[in-house]
Amino acid sequence: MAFNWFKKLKNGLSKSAAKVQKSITAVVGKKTLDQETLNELEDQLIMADLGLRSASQIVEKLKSQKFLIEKDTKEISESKVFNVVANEISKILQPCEKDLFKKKIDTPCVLLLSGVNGSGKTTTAGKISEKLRKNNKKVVIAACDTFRAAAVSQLETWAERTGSIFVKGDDNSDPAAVAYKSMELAIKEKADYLIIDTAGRLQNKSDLMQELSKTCRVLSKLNKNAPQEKVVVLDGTVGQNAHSQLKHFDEAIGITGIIVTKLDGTAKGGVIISLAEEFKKPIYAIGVGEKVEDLDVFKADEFSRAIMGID
Ligand SMILES: Nc1nc2c(ncn2[C@@H]2O[C@H](COP(=O)(O)OP(=O)(O)OP(=O)(O)O)[C@@H](O)[C@H]2O)c(=O)[nH]1
Ligand SMILES: [Mg+2]
Repeated sequence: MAFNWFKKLKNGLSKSAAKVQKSITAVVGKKTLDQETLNELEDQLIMADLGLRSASQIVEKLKSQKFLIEKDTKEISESKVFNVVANEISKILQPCEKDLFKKKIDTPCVLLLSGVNGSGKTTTAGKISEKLRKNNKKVVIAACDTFRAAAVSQLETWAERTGSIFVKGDDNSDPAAVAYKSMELAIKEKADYLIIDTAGRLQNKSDLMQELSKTCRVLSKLNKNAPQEKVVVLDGTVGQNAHSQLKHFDEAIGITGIIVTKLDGTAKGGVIISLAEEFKKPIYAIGVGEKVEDLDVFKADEFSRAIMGID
């Protein structure tokens, strides 16, 4: 299972890996790394979405270059550079490795999923509830997207598939009221988890952001810690715009962790590294496809190897 997941992740990130590898091939085959080459490498890594500090940390590591030289050819070895870079990336990502499914103190643990339109919130809600069901957890799912009927039925299908209790409100009803109702039910049902799916909203729409913080406030009336997890779901294909999304959702509700979806097929997967470097938020999970099994917890080492295209 773990092996299959790594294979899937590596396949999904192959375009991102090609981009990072390309930045490195420029330095391979040389006998020494001069400053010009190192500067070029740094620029390329930044262009591969890794972020300024990560890129300079990696290049700094490569400066002491003796250990990169292959004994027989006396040239800088590609596989050695790939390994060193993967190690550095892993170090940057390590602090963000947090298991979303670890034991929770509160019952129900309320997990609110936020994000811009189409980032993958509803699909992620379904995938998470499936994982929880497999661990014999009782789950309530709430459709707090009350604007689109299709959104409600999409989530209802996931709830049916995963044997979760489903809560919805009337069309165009107040999302905060639906959230409150779902939490009352989750408490009554002694559910382990309450997953709240919210409507997509652009991060610069302040009225919609206020509505989201109202939902959080209302939930905290039933338990001051709720929602215990305020997650922003980010689409991995958008690249640097993910920074602005995380920043604004964090300002509005105080994000406790992120989930990055659609890492399959994107060339911009490196954005996870720059997000980690800039925000240092836990990365709870990553998505690499539309199917229920295409989500798993984030492992720094696994991701670093996959984005370098090495095993
Ligand atoms: N390839 C790929 N597609 C994904 C992934 N996650 C979600 N999707 C697809 O992205 C599209 C949007 O997903 P939704 O879950 O509906 O997104 P949402 O954030 O709930 O959208 P709104 O409610 O409209 O804001 C769907 O077609 C999903 O199947 C992923 O990890 N990989
Ligand atoms: Mg949705």
